[in-house]
Amino acid sequence: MTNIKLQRDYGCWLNYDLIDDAGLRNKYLTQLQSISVTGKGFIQDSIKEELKRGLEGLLGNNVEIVQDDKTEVSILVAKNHGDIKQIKEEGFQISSTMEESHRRIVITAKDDRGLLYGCFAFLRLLELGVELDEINLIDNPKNRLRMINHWDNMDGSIERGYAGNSIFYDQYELVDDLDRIKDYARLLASIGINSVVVNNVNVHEKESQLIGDKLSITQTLAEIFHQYGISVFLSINYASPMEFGDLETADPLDPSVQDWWNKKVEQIYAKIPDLGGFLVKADSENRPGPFTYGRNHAHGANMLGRALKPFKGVLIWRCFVYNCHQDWRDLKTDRARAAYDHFKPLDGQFDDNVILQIKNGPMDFQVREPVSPLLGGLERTNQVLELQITQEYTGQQKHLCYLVPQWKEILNFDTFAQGPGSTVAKIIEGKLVPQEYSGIAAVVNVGNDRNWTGHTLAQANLYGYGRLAWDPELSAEQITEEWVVRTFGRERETMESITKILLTSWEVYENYTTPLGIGWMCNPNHHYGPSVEGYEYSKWGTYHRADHFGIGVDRTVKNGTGYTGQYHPENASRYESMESCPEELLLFFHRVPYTYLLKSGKTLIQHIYDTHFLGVEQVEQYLAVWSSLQDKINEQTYLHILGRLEGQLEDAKEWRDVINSYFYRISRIDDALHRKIY
Ligand code: GCW
Repeated sequence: MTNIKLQRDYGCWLNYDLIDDAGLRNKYLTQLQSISVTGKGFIQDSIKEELKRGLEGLLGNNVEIVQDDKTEVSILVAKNHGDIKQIKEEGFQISSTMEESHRRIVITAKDDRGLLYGCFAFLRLLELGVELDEINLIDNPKNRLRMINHWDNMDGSIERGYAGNSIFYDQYELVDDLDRIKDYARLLASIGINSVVVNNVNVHEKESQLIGDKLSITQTLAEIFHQYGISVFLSINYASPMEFGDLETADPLDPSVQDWWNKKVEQIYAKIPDLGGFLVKADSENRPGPFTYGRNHAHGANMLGRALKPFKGVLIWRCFVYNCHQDWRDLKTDRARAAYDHFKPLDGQFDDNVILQIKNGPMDFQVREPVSPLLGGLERTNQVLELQITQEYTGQQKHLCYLVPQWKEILNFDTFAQGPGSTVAKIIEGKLVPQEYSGIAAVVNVGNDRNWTGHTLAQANLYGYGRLAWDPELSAEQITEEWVVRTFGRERETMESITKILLTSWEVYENYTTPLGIGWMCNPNHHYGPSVEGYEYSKWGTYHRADHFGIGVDRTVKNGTGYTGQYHPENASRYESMESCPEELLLFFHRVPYTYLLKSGKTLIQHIYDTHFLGVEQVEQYLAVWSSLQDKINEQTYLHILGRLEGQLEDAKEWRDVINSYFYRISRIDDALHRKIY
C-alpha cells in the first residue's frame, strides 16, 4: 500500500511546495538565512518544526533554527518584542525592518498561541508571494472561541461523516496513528482554531467513558492538541451520574448530583489541567436533560458550569432543542420557533462561564435558511454561532458545495438588535452585548480518508471556516484564492477556474435541489438524494405542505405560525410580507401559489423548472472546465475530482427530474420551454 502521508491531498494547504518563481524564491533565500526562536516549550517546539518544514519546502534549502537572538538572524520569533501595545490575546505582529545591513523579520506576540499563528501566517504570506519589505501587519483574532466540533463515536464511526472513519477512535480505543492526529492539529492551528470538541454531541454509553475509564484517551488527545495551542473539550451525557455513576437522578438541583459532577470534574482536571470544558446536547432529539426533573436549561447548564468554574472551564449548551415527536397534521406547532421559544425567556439566567451554542438557522443546516432569531434575540447571554462544515444536507462531500459564501451571508446578516449594523459577526465577536465568552463553532468534515474530507475540494470548506472564524471580515474571494493557491499553485488559469467553481457551487447546488428556502425534500435518515415527500408525513416537523395550488409554510404573524415575530421589527416586517420577503427565502416564510409572479417576471413554477435545468447545466460546465485543467493538476487529484464531478452530475439530474416531475404532476402546469419532464 502506498503511504497516504506522501500524497499531495493528505498535506492539504500545508504541502509547502517549492516556490516555482525562481526570482522570488532567490530573493526570499537571500533574505531569510537564519532563524531564531527564542522561547521554550511545547508550542515553541511546534513553531520550530513548522518553520523548518515550511521554509525548507518553499525555498528548497536547509534551514537552521537557533535559540538565541543574535543580531544577524533574519527571522526572529520572540514573545513581547518591541512595542506590542496593539497586539491582543492570541494576536501577533509580523514586521520587517532593516537592521545593520540585512533585513530582519520579527514575529512577535503576547502569548504562545499568538506566536504560533504568526508563524503560520508568515509561511502563508511567503506562499502567496508577498514582498518581504511590504510585510508589516498586526492581526488579532476577532473571535475568542474558534472551535471545531467532532461528531465522532468511539466505535470509529462518525455521525454525518462523509470522509471515512474517525481519526481519533477505532473500536472503542485510541487509533494507533497518533502522527495523523498531530498533522490534524497542525492543519487546525494553521487556520487559527483554538478549541476542539473531540466526541459526538450524541454521547452514547461508550463515549461517556471518555470522562471515566477511558479518560487516558482524552488525556492523550489533549496532549497532542496542546502542542498546537488547541484546547480539548468533551461532549458529555447529561445523565452521566445515572449512566455510569450510581445515582438515581440527574436533577441539577439535587446536591448529590452537583457533588457527583464536582468530583468528576476535579478528577478530570487532575489529569487534563488545560481541558476547555464540556459541550452538552440536552433535552433534544431524545437526549436526556433537566426537563425530566421539571428544571430548565439554565438549571442544567449552570450546575455543570459551576463544577467547571474553579478550573476555568466553560460549559457550552446547545440550543438545538425542539419537539421531535410532532404530528404532521398539527398546523400550529412550528419547529422553526423552538430554539427562540425555549431560550429567549431564559436570557440573563446563565452563569458567566456558560455559553449557548446556536445553529445558524432555526431548522437544521439546510442549503438555505434564514438566520436564527436567537442571534440578536439574546441580550444577556454568552453566545457561540454553530455552523456545519460537514455537508449533511449539502451533498455529503460527493457534491461540491463550497459554503464560505453562505457563512459570509450569515455573518453579515443584520439582526437590528441594537439598531442598523448589528450583524451576527459583531454579536459573536462580543461587541454588541456584553459577553464573557463568545465566538464560533462548526461541525467538521474530516475523517480518515486519504484526503481528510472525502472530496478534495471540500478541504476548502475547512480552510475557509478557520479563516472566517479568525476574521469574519475577510472576503469570500480572498479566502478562496488563498486556498486555491496553497493547494494548486499560482498558475493563473488554474487559480481562476477553481476559484470560480468554488464560489458559485453553493448556488448551483441550491439550483438543482430545494427551491427558495423550503429545505429537506431529501431521503429520510441519511439525507442524501431527492425524496420530495420523504419528511412530509413524519414526526420531525419539517414540512413543505405542497399541493395542487402551491407550496410553503405560512410563518407570518398575521395568518401563520407567528415565527416572523421572533425577529426585531425591521426584519419581522420584511419577512412578514410576501412582497418584501427576500425571494430566496420566500417559501420558508410564505405559502405561495405556483402562478405567483416573482421579481424576475417568472411564475414560481417556472422558476422551479428553470433553476433545476440550469443547475444541471452548471455542473456540466464545471466538468468541462475541470477537464480543461487536466495537464495542470497532478493526476491523482485530477482524476479524483473528475470522478466526484461526474457523480455529482448524475445525482443532480436525479434531483432535477424528481423535483420537476413532482411539481409538474401536482400543479399540471407545463414548462414554458417544453423540456423533458416526466
Ligand atoms: O441535523 C441533525 C443531524 C443529527 C445531529 C443533530 C444535532 C448530532 O441529523 O445527526 O446529531 O442535527 O445537531 O444534534
